[in-house]
Amino acid sequence: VELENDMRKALERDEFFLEYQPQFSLLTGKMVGMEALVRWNHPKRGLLPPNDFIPLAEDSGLIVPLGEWVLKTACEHNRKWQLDGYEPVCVSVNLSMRQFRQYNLADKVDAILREVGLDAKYLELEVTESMTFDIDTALNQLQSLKRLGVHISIDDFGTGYSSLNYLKSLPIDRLKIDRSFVKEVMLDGNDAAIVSTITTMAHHLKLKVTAEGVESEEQLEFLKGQNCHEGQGYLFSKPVPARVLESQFLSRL
Ligand code: G
Ligand code: G
Ligand code: MN
Ligand code: NA
Repeated sequence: VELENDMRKALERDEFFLEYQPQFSLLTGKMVGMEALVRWNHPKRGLLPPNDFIPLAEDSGLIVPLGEWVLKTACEHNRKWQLDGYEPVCVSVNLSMRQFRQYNLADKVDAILREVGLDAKYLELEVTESMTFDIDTALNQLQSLKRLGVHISIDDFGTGYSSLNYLKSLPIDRLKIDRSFVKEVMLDGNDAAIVSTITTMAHHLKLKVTAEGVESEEQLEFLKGQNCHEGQGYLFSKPVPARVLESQFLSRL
């Protein structure tokens, strides 16, 4: 309850900030995008990771204003980098269940893109399998978002309970293989089989595929061998503050 009250004030007091984790093409090695990840600089408790407050924000409904702040801030950063002469890349933003259920989500995203002046193709929204459980509602929502021109990815793919039916019905662009499968890919034949199968399926369905949680050269080689398109993980970089992304990862046009 205390943390919940703190969170209400935190938005006004500018205590949240974003880090970015760069994403790389496994074919060219080039940085092709980044995922925005929220952090809370709590005045008393110090730096809090999202797992400490996102569930709480989800329960209290504060995730809606917080999620909008994340979306707007990530779009503003990305637009600023383009204006500063960096090569344009796509920024991915995580959506929570509550946000995804909002009937006017697409309007809100559209308003933010217009206000910030960011072309929709430079924004990707991440949803999880569990959000697509009600397939008719998900179809409506995703179609409205796709009409704006944003990209859609399925985060933590393979860990949710969902039917493969949604993969052929929903307008999605990318699967992000959950890092729990990538973690043991060199040790556990079952994990290797799962990663290989998800990648192959993505190719057949003409979806992009990103491996999450890539930590070693061996994992990277395995993923390249599977023709996995993109990777994200500590091998490349942990999530970093905006100024570090700018100075170390973005390239000048
Ligand atoms: O950054 P870190 O690895 O600690 O993130 C932990 C979890 O928090 C991840 O599952 C991530 O998807 C989630 N998360 C991070 N930032 C956001 C955000 O802005 N919105 C939502 N809904 N979840 C986020
Ligand atoms: O659920 P989601 O994919 O949004 O989670 C992203 C989270 O994964 C971030 O909090 C980030 O810190 C974490 N993460 C990113 N790369 C790695 C990695 O290589 N290893 C581990 N253990 N965690 C990672
Ligand atoms: Mn994610
Ligand atoms: Na994940």
